[in-house]
Amino acid sequence: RMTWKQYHRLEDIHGFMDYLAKTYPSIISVNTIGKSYEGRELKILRISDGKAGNKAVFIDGGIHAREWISPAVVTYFINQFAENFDVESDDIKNIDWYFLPVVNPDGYEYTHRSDRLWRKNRKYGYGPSTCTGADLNRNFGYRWGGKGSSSYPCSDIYRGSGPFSEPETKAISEFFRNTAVKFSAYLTYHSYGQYLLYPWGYDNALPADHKDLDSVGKQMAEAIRKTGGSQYKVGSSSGLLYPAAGGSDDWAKSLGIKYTYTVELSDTGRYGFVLPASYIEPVARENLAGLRVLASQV
Ligand code: 0X9
Ligand code: ZN
Repeated sequence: RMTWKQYHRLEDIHGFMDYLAKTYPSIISVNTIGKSYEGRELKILRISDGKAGNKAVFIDGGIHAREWISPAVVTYFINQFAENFDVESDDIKNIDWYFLPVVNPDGYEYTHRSDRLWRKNRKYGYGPSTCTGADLNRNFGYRWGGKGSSSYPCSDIYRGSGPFSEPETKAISEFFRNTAVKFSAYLTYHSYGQYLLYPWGYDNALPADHKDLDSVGKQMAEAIRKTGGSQYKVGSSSGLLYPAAGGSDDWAKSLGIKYTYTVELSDTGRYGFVLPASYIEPVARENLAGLRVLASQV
């Protein structure tokens, strides 16, 4: 059974998604958009009342294996919308929601079984190297290969052998290429640091509409602070953190998705990636308040 009092294994998360699709077939469907390197499913859940004219929002989590709070928060959002859809606000109901809670299932399972601080996927066999894994957030195909990424397969920020060389990022790019849906927002949940980051990440440059992104980001941060008290800093990835090319956010923005953010969840460093499970509910609750603000703006 799914709860938000502990971190769950992939099997539980996928079982939860399938259960919701079975329980609420009129609004929820689950699809597999591809498989990971080790053959695990990349499961996406859609929540929609099916009305024409809805906007569409894409949310993912678990790009980085060790950032366990991310799939936990994304599944909390799914549960909230699924269980309460009929009484949700029009802002929520007027959006077709797409959730991919675990982008990197092989890495996620590896952090549960072997190495709690693993970051990358688990692909093996990059030329002569005996190291494993590419950083999926350096593998997306916009300005791939630039600053803040490494060509060395043993690095934690290894970019892979080419844009979308990894099955997990390739599946996402194919999903976006094959769908007729025009997304208004793309949110990708990471940890940690408490930041709401918008493009560009590849270098110190800003998109033409950066003022809109900054304004909505600040409104989201304010809602988070009012709800749970956590302070989130708002700014561009490159300006506030560091330049890093090949991120999913930059690629989504390059497709023309206006409201594109990387959310770095709690905390600010006390526990870091190893955030105790007792934090899941408060972190998820305050970020749901942030997501509601986004939903009101798209
Ligand atoms: O470095 C990353 O991939 C992200 N931080 S994390 O600590 N979760 O690894 C930040 C990514 C920001 N976006 C881009 N640089 N494109
Ligand atoms: Zn991350």
